[in-house]
Amino acid sequence: MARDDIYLLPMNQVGSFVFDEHVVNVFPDMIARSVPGYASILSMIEQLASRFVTMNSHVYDLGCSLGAATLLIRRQAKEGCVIHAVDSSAAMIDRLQQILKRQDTDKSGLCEVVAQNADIRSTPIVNASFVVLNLTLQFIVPEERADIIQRIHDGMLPGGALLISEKICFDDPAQQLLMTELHHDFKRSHGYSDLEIAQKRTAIENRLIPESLQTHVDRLSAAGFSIVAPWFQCFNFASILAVKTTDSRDAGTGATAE
Ligand code: GEK
Repeated sequence: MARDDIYLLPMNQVGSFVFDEHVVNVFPDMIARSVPGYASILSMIEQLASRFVTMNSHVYDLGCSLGAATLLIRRQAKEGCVIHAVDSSAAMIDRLQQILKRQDTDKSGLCEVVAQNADIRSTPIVNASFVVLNLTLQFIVPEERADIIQRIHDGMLPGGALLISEKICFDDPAQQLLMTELHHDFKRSHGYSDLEIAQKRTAIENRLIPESLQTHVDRLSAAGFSIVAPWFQCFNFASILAVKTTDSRDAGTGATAE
Protein backbone atom coordinates (compact mmCIF):
# COMPACT_ATOMS: atom_id res chain seq x y z
CA MET A 1 0.00 0.00 0.00
CA ALA A 2 1.58 3.33 -1.10
CA ARG A 3 2.17 5.84 1.67
CA ASP A 4 0.33 9.16 1.58
CA ASP A 5 3.01 11.84 1.10
CA ILE A 6 0.87 14.33 -0.86
CA TYR A 7 1.28 17.16 1.67
CA LEU A 8 4.76 16.17 2.94
CA LEU A 9 6.66 19.06 1.34
CA PRO A 10 5.88 22.76 1.82
CA MET A 11 3.65 24.16 -0.95
CA ASN A 12 3.63 27.77 -2.14
CA GLN A 13 -0.10 27.55 -2.59
CA VAL A 14 -2.29 24.71 -1.39
CA GLY A 15 -4.98 23.96 -3.97
CA SER A 16 -8.45 22.62 -3.25
CA PHE A 17 -8.53 18.87 -2.57
CA VAL A 18 -9.46 16.66 -5.53
CA PHE A 19 -9.91 12.89 -5.76
CA ASP A 20 -7.47 12.48 -8.64
CA GLU A 21 -4.92 9.85 -9.67
CA HIS A 22 -2.45 10.98 -6.95
CA VAL A 23 -5.04 10.50 -4.24
CA VAL A 24 -6.17 7.17 -5.71
CA ASN A 25 -2.60 5.84 -5.45
CA VAL A 26 -2.39 6.51 -1.70
CA PHE A 27 -6.07 6.44 -0.74
CA PRO A 28 -6.20 3.34 1.51
CA ASP A 29 -3.24 4.64 3.53
CA MET A 30 -4.62 8.21 3.60
CA ILE A 31 -8.04 7.28 4.91
CA ALA A 32 -6.74 4.76 7.46
CA ARG A 33 -4.34 7.34 8.94
CA SER A 34 -6.82 10.24 8.75
CA VAL A 35 -10.15 8.88 9.96
CA PRO A 36 -10.21 7.52 13.51
CA GLY A 37 -12.42 4.44 13.59
CA TYR A 38 -12.43 3.87 9.82
CA ALA A 39 -11.53 0.15 10.13
CA SER A 40 -14.19 -0.38 12.83
CA ILE A 41 -16.86 1.29 10.72
CA LEU A 42 -15.95 -0.87 7.71
CA SER A 43 -16.13 -4.09 9.66
CA MET A 44 -19.56 -3.10 11.01
CA ILE A 45 -20.71 -2.32 7.46
CA GLU A 46 -20.03 -5.97 6.64
CA GLN A 47 -21.96 -7.10 9.72
CA LEU A 48 -24.88 -4.80 8.85
CA ALA A 49 -24.89 -6.06 5.26
CA SER A 50 -25.35 -9.62 6.49
CA ARG A 51 -28.47 -8.45 8.36
CA PHE A 52 -30.05 -6.00 5.94
CA VAL A 53 -29.20 -7.10 2.38
CA THR A 54 -32.06 -9.14 0.97
CA MET A 55 -32.37 -11.42 -2.05
CA ASN A 56 -32.93 -9.76 -5.44
CA SER A 57 -32.52 -6.27 -3.98
CA HIS A 58 -30.20 -3.40 -4.84
CA VAL A 59 -27.38 -2.20 -2.59
CA TYR A 60 -25.76 1.21 -3.02
CA ASP A 61 -22.28 2.28 -1.94
CA LEU A 62 -22.49 6.02 -2.62
CA GLY A 63 -19.09 7.72 -2.84
CA CYS A 64 -17.49 4.29 -2.91
CA SER A 65 -13.90 5.45 -3.62
CA LEU A 66 -11.94 2.19 -4.09
CA GLY A 67 -14.84 0.07 -2.94
CA ALA A 68 -13.67 -0.83 0.56
CA ALA A 69 -17.30 -1.13 1.71
CA THR A 70 -18.50 -2.68 -1.56
CA LEU A 71 -16.00 -5.53 -1.33
CA LEU A 72 -17.02 -6.31 2.26
CA ILE A 73 -20.75 -6.12 1.45
CA ARG A 74 -20.12 -8.45 -1.49
CA ARG A 75 -18.97 -11.14 0.93
CA GLN A 76 -22.42 -11.01 2.56
CA ALA A 77 -24.52 -10.53 -0.56
CA LYS A 78 -27.64 -12.61 -1.12
CA GLU A 79 -28.80 -14.32 -4.29
CA GLY A 80 -29.83 -12.00 -7.10
CA CYS A 81 -28.72 -8.77 -5.49
CA VAL A 82 -26.72 -6.11 -7.30
CA ILE A 83 -24.31 -3.69 -5.65
CA HIS A 84 -24.13 -0.24 -7.25
CA ALA A 85 -20.76 1.35 -6.40
CA VAL A 86 -20.99 5.02 -7.35
CA ASP A 87 -18.32 7.72 -7.32
CA SER A 88 -17.91 11.03 -9.13
CA SER A 89 -14.13 10.55 -9.41
CA ALA A 90 -13.26 8.82 -12.68
CA ALA A 91 -9.83 7.91 -11.27
CA MET A 92 -11.46 6.10 -8.32
CA ILE A 93 -13.90 4.19 -10.52
CA ASP A 94 -11.19 3.19 -13.03
CA ARG A 95 -9.13 1.70 -10.20
CA LEU A 96 -12.17 0.01 -8.65
CA GLN A 97 -13.01 -1.56 -12.00
CA GLN A 98 -9.50 -3.07 -12.12
CA ILE A 99 -9.93 -4.43 -8.58
CA LEU A 100 -13.31 -5.94 -9.47
CA LYS A 101 -11.97 -7.51 -12.64
CA ARG A 102 -9.26 -9.26 -10.61
CA GLN A 103 -11.78 -10.43 -8.02
CA ASP A 104 -14.18 -11.71 -10.67
CA THR A 105 -11.38 -13.76 -12.27
CA ASP A 106 -10.20 -15.20 -8.95
CA LYS A 107 -13.58 -16.09 -7.47
CA SER A 108 -16.82 -17.38 -8.90
CA GLY A 109 -20.33 -17.03 -7.53
CA LEU A 110 -19.95 -13.43 -6.40
CA CYS A 111 -22.87 -11.07 -6.83
CA GLU A 112 -22.81 -8.46 -9.54
CA VAL A 113 -21.13 -5.11 -8.80
CA VAL A 114 -21.86 -2.18 -11.12
CA ALA A 115 -19.14 0.43 -10.67
CA GLN A 116 -20.40 3.75 -11.97
CA ASN A 117 -18.70 7.10 -12.48
CA ALA A 118 -21.65 9.29 -11.50
CA ASP A 119 -22.82 11.98 -9.14
CA ILE A 120 -24.82 10.73 -6.15
CA ARG A 121 -27.00 13.83 -6.43
CA SER A 122 -28.58 12.32 -9.53
CA THR A 123 -28.19 8.59 -8.93
CA PRO A 124 -31.59 6.86 -8.98
CA ILE A 125 -32.17 4.67 -5.91
CA VAL A 126 -34.59 1.78 -6.42
CA ASN A 127 -35.47 -1.41 -4.59
CA ALA A 128 -32.70 -0.78 -2.05
CA SER A 129 -32.22 -3.01 0.97
CA PHE A 130 -28.96 -1.43 2.14
CA VAL A 131 -27.37 1.93 1.31
CA VAL A 132 -23.96 3.15 2.45
CA LEU A 133 -22.88 6.79 2.56
CA ASN A 134 -19.53 6.28 4.26
CA LEU A 135 -17.84 9.71 4.57
CA THR A 136 -19.44 11.03 1.38
CA LEU A 137 -22.32 13.35 2.28
CA GLN A 138 -19.78 15.71 3.88
CA PHE A 139 -18.56 16.59 0.36
CA ILE A 140 -22.02 17.68 -0.81
CA VAL A 141 -23.03 21.29 -0.14
CA PRO A 142 -25.37 21.29 2.88
CA GLU A 143 -28.37 22.71 0.92
CA GLU A 144 -28.35 19.63 -1.32
CA ARG A 145 -28.09 17.01 1.41
CA ALA A 146 -31.78 16.71 2.35
CA ASP A 147 -32.77 15.89 -1.22
CA ILE A 148 -30.24 13.03 -1.40
CA ILE A 149 -31.36 11.58 1.93
CA GLN A 150 -35.02 11.83 0.88
CA ARG A 151 -34.36 10.05 -2.42
CA ILE A 152 -32.50 7.28 -0.59
CA HIS A 153 -35.37 6.86 1.86
CA ASP A 154 -37.98 6.83 -0.92
CA GLY A 155 -36.04 4.27 -2.98
CA MET A 156 -35.61 1.92 -0.06
CA LEU A 157 -37.56 -1.26 0.62
CA PRO A 158 -39.42 -1.52 3.94
CA GLY A 159 -36.92 -2.89 6.45
CA GLY A 160 -34.02 -1.40 4.49
CA ALA A 161 -31.16 0.46 6.18
CA LEU A 162 -28.91 3.42 5.47
CA LEU A 163 -25.49 3.62 7.06
CA ILE A 164 -24.09 7.13 7.08
CA SER A 165 -20.70 8.12 8.49
CA GLU A 166 -19.51 11.71 8.66
CA LYS A 167 -16.98 14.06 10.10
CA ILE A 168 -19.03 16.09 12.60
CA CYS A 169 -18.77 19.45 14.33
CA PHE A 170 -19.91 20.56 17.78
CA ASP A 171 -21.98 23.53 18.99
CA ASP A 172 -19.82 24.02 22.07
CA PRO A 173 -16.58 25.79 21.00
CA ALA A 174 -14.53 24.10 23.73
CA GLN A 175 -15.73 20.67 22.63
CA GLN A 176 -15.08 21.59 18.98
CA LEU A 177 -11.52 22.59 19.85
CA LEU A 178 -10.85 19.50 21.94
CA MET A 179 -12.17 17.09 19.30
CA THR A 180 -10.18 18.84 16.56
CA GLU A 181 -7.03 18.58 18.67
CA LEU A 182 -7.68 14.91 19.41
CA HIS A 183 -8.16 14.28 15.70
CA HIS A 184 -4.86 16.00 14.96
CA ASP A 185 -3.17 13.97 17.73
CA PHE A 186 -4.52 10.86 16.00
CA LYS A 187 -3.02 11.96 12.68
CA ARG A 188 0.30 12.83 14.34
CA SER A 189 0.43 9.46 16.07
CA HIS A 190 -0.07 7.85 12.64
CA GLY A 191 2.95 9.61 11.17
CA TYR A 192 1.60 12.87 9.71
CA SER A 193 3.71 15.98 10.44
CA ASP A 194 2.24 19.30 11.58
CA LEU A 195 2.94 20.66 8.09
CA GLU A 196 1.04 17.79 6.43
CA ILE A 197 -1.89 18.27 8.80
CA ALA A 198 -1.99 22.02 8.18
CA GLN A 199 -1.71 21.79 4.38
CA LYS A 200 -4.35 19.04 4.13
CA ARG A 201 -6.62 21.12 6.34
CA THR A 202 -6.28 24.09 3.99
CA ALA A 203 -6.93 21.87 0.95
CA ILE A 204 -10.07 20.31 2.38
CA GLU A 205 -11.45 23.39 4.18
CA ASN A 206 -14.04 24.42 1.63
CA ARG A 207 -14.63 20.92 0.23
CA LEU A 208 -15.61 19.02 3.38
CA ILE A 209 -18.32 20.74 5.40
CA PRO A 210 -19.11 19.00 8.69
CA GLU A 211 -22.46 19.31 10.45
CA SER A 212 -23.47 18.39 13.99
CA LEU A 213 -24.66 14.90 14.82
CA GLN A 214 -28.07 16.38 15.71
CA THR A 215 -28.38 18.00 12.26
CA HIS A 216 -27.83 14.60 10.64
CA VAL A 217 -30.26 12.86 13.00
CA ASP A 218 -32.96 15.51 12.38
CA ARG A 219 -32.54 15.28 8.60
CA LEU A 220 -32.83 11.47 8.63
CA SER A 221 -35.92 11.61 10.85
CA ALA A 222 -37.51 14.28 8.66
CA ALA A 223 -36.98 12.04 5.61
CA GLY A 224 -39.11 9.38 7.29
CA PHE A 225 -36.62 6.90 8.72
CA SER A 226 -38.29 5.40 11.77
CA ILE A 227 -35.13 4.33 13.58
CA VAL A 228 -32.25 6.81 13.56
CA ALA A 229 -29.50 5.41 15.73
CA PRO A 230 -26.08 6.97 16.14
CA TRP A 231 -24.03 3.83 16.84
CA PHE A 232 -20.40 4.99 16.65
CA GLN A 233 -18.33 8.03 17.45
CA CYS A 234 -14.60 8.55 17.65
CA PHE A 235 -13.64 12.18 18.31
CA ASN A 236 -15.12 14.18 15.41
CA PHE A 237 -16.26 11.23 13.30
CA ALA A 238 -19.62 9.54 13.78
CA SER A 239 -21.76 6.90 12.14
CA ILE A 240 -25.54 6.58 12.16
CA LEU A 241 -27.80 3.69 11.23
CA ALA A 242 -31.19 4.71 9.83
CA VAL A 243 -33.86 2.09 9.22
CA LYS A 244 -37.04 2.40 7.18
CA THR A 245 -39.85 0.33 8.59
CA THR A 246 -43.42 -0.10 7.48
CA ASP A 247 -44.74 0.58 10.95
CA SER A 248 -42.64 2.72 13.26
CA ARG A 249 -44.57 1.53 16.33
CA ASP A 250 -42.90 -1.90 16.31
CA ALA A 251 -39.71 -0.86 14.51
CA GLY A 252 -36.97 -3.39 15.19
CA THR A 253 -37.89 -3.87 18.81
CA GLY A 254 -38.63 -7.52 18.34
CA ALA A 255 -41.59 -6.83 20.62
CA THR A 256 -44.41 -9.30 20.65
CA ALA A 257 -47.98 -8.94 21.83
CA GLU A 258 -47.23 -10.78 25.10
C1 GEK B 1 -14.92 4.26 1.82
N1 GEK B 1 -16.88 5.50 1.08
O1 GEK B 1 -13.73 3.94 1.68
N2 GEK B 1 -21.01 11.99 -6.14
C2 GEK B 1 -20.33 10.82 -6.05
N3 GEK B 1 -19.19 10.68 -5.31
C3 GEK B 1 -18.74 11.76 -4.66
C4 GEK B 1 -19.40 13.01 -4.72
C5 GEK B 1 -20.59 13.10 -5.50
N4 GEK B 1 -21.28 14.24 -5.60
N5 GEK B 1 -18.71 13.89 -3.96
C6 GEK B 1 -17.65 13.22 -3.45
N6 GEK B 1 -17.66 11.93 -3.88
C7 GEK B 1 -15.43 5.40 1.00
C8 GEK B 1 -14.74 6.69 1.37
S1 GEK B 1 -14.22 9.23 0.46
C9 GEK B 1 -14.07 9.92 2.03
C10 GEK B 1 -15.36 7.91 0.76
C11 GEK B 1 -12.86 10.77 2.21
C12 GEK B 1 -16.71 10.86 -3.56
C13 GEK B 1 -15.25 11.23 -3.74
O2 GEK B 1 -14.85 11.14 -5.09
C14 GEK B 1 -14.56 10.21 -2.83
O3 GEK B 1 -14.16 9.07 -3.52
C15 GEK B 1 -15.63 9.89 -1.79
O4 GEK B 1 -16.82 10.55 -2.20
C16 GEK B 1 -15.30 10.34 -0.38
O5 GEK B 1 -15.69 3.68 2.60
O6 GEK B 1 -11.99 10.84 1.34
O7 GEK B 1 -12.84 11.45 3.33
